[in-house]
Amino acid sequence: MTDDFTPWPPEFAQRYRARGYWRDRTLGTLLDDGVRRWPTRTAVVDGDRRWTYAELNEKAIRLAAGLRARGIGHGDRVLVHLPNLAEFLSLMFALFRNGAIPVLALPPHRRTEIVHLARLATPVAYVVASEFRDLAHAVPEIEHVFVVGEPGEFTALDDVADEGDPGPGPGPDDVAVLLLSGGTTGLPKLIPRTHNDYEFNLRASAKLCGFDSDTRYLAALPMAHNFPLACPGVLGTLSAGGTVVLCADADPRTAFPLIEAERVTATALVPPLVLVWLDAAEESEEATADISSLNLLQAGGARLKAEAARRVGPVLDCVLQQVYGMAEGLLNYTRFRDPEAIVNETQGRPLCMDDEVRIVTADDEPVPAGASGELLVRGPYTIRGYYRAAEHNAAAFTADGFYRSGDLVRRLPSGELVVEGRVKDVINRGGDKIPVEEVENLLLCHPAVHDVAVVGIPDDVMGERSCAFVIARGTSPTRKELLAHLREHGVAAFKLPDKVRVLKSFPRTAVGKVDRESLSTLEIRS
Ligand code: OOB
Repeated sequence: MTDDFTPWPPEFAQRYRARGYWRDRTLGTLLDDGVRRWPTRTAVVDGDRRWTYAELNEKAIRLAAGLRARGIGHGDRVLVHLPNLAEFLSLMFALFRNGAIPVLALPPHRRTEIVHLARLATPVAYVVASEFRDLAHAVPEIEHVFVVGEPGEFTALDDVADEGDPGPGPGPDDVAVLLLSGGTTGLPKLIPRTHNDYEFNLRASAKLCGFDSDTRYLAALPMAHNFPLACPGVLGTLSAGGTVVLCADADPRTAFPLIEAERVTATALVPPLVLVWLDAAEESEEATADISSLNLLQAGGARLKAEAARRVGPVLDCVLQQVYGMAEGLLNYTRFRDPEAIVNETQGRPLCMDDEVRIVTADDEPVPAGASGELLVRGPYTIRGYYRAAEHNAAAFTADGFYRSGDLVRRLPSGELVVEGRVKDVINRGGDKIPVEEVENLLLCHPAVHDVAVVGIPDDVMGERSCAFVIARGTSPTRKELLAHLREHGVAAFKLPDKVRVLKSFPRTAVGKVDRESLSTLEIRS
């Protein structure tokens, strides 16, 4: 395959090395400092299990060797489908050392997404949590199935670990991980992140956020997502010698007692969860958990309302940081020294001096200062192309290598960005990205659906919710029927339309396209 990975042009690679962004280290070596300096410090806490740096490292090395013994090695893809379990981390470091490439499915993904990822990435192994191991039957072409937990008819991941040689390992310019896109239309695209670029991503983020060996990071969001994984997230924490505390879900009833028990100092949430935490902390005379150890709350993935942002300091007694990022690369952070108004009302500014951000009109012309337009970006940790997507890449990147984010932003004179919306068809439901086209295509397969438009409706809690506008074929389908139909196709629950409205016809734009904006207004007014 020639379109697996689009490298940075040599003059850029040279510059990124010269400026110290790329250090030619692989992610497998990330634990080495921790193992050398603090072998007995706790790296990961998962329920009753506590693994030291030495233990995590040893598990990773044995797993890398065991995978190699089964013929899984450099360049092979491994589809990883795990919630926040300690094994996620031993597996990631095993793959980083062995050179096989994790493809990070999200825990809510079901048959449609898993089948799609299997086709696109042609993985040799599927590593799945026991609760969704039946999905392995949907992808019989994958040679190995390894289960975390009760393996049933498959092989337990624990039984893969072995003595021996983990193999030659990857080079620093090799792909380290394939992340899923949230920002593009259609089914998820795969985002090839190299060891060099991702190592910079997490190291620079850890530095900006002041992560060190005293950091105790709560992974409340699923680690398969870039934000809790590497911004700075669990990998940033481990690179700094801190402790990662895993949380099964971000419900305050689960998370708050863990924060107290493990003296958690930092975490990351999507905006709807920030609201839930704020409400829980305000109401909680009876909720006895002491969360005073928490110093830093990062909010990102979708737009956080300024009113919610302003409550964070007083209610949770911690510092808020807004993070506007994308799995494709670019990260923007508000800084600890920023004035309150910047922290509450903007999505921060780029992580790196060499993040080149352009804000352009529909004709790719720069907008006047302060006006809004689409954000384009290139830089030392922003990809130059999706994995195996030559055709899509021609549209998603400019000729000179800028990624078209599809985000509508404006820049303040002080350099901060404010995200105002999207120019592409993705509904951002509280950080979960719903590819509109995918859901529409599935709904179109329903016999009672003649035509459909799935549209985002503004919502105080989620930012947006989804509404499916349907033109019926014969009798109108009910929402219940449509949801049953989607579930039958096995799609992630967050993609199910929150509302269904049946119409006789769609409003159209001047050129005859479905007018999604007036559909959205229609629903707001009703
Ligand atoms: C993060 O990554 P993705 O790949 O799931 O989604 C990226 C898209 C962005 O293009 C933007 O549309 C939206 O999510 N977004 C935000 C935002 N952060 C992301 N929109 C408004 N305000 C924000 N703070 O979502 C992601 C990756 C790394 C760090 C944080 C978030």
